[in-house]
Amino acid sequence: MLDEIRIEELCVFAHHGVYASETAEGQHFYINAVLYLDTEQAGQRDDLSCAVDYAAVCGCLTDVMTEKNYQLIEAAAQAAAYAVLRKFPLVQSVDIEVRKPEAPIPAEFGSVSVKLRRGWHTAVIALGSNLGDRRGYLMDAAAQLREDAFFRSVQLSDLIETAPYGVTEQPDFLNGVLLCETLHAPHALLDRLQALEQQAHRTRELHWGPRTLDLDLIFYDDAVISDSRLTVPHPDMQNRRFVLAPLAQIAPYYRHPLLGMTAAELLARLEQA
Ligand code: A4P
Ligand code: MG
Repeated sequence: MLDEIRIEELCVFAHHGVYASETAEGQHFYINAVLYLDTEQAGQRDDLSCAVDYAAVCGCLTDVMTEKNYQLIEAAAQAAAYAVLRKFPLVQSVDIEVRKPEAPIPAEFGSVSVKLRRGWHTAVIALGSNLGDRRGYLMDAAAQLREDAFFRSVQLSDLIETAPYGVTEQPDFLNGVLLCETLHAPHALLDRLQALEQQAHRTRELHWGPRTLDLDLIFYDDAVISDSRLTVPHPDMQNRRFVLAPLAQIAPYYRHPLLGMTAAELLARLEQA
């Protein structure tokens, strides 16, 4: 359970809206923010340097709301949430509500608002390559995520040479696992990973066949997802030494949300089999 810092009814005069009159004249917006974080250190030390400065958060929210005109309060609220999460690393997640009580609605109403929650999520991504400059493709994918503002704490395991699994008539793989925090929701993260694969000129001719870069989402927090695009945890990870060995190196404690075993336990089980 995380602690909360609340900012209520921060008033900002800004120019968001779909109508030209809204952009020209501007109106008042009111922001409610709930920051979710651990305040124990701040409580122990009574020191602003280990706390989140709520005056600075108000400044950050005001800047986002005034630096750019958004058509939608959804967009303004999301930009505000991401800005707070990037600028104040202690904040794990944030609720942002943007109210627009002067919205041009031809009716009597109290207010109209949007409220959303965004946060940092832990993701485990398996990387594989068995064509061309294998190390270069894997290192480049990790480097791109390190430079991406939607990712932080990117940690790459050692890269290991592995014999092909599944279709065995293909070159050996270089494999690794990357642990990170991301602001992306699961499907947006998959989009980002697929864009990296495309950039590495990957073609998908053969299922389980050779590839310059393969990025599979193994875990996303302790989420369980299965739909037409995404299955998380990756359904075959527990049978793949080339995933479990590097995962056990960087996150031995990570617990599979369905199998109830840690990465280290899954690896030990596979090696005994
Ligand atoms: N998809 C669903 N769930 C996920 C997920 N958790 N992560 C969907 C990523 N993608 C997911 O994947 C096909 C579709 O799976 C995607 O469009 C996505 O919507 P793909 O990467 O295009 O196809 P693929 O890689 O040919 O098939 P697949 O089943 O992903 O193969 P794998 O599981 O990636 O296995 N041997 C060694 N030693 N090392 C390897 O790295 N890799 C493979 C490929 C086979 N043998 C290997 C290795
Ligand atoms: Mg794949």
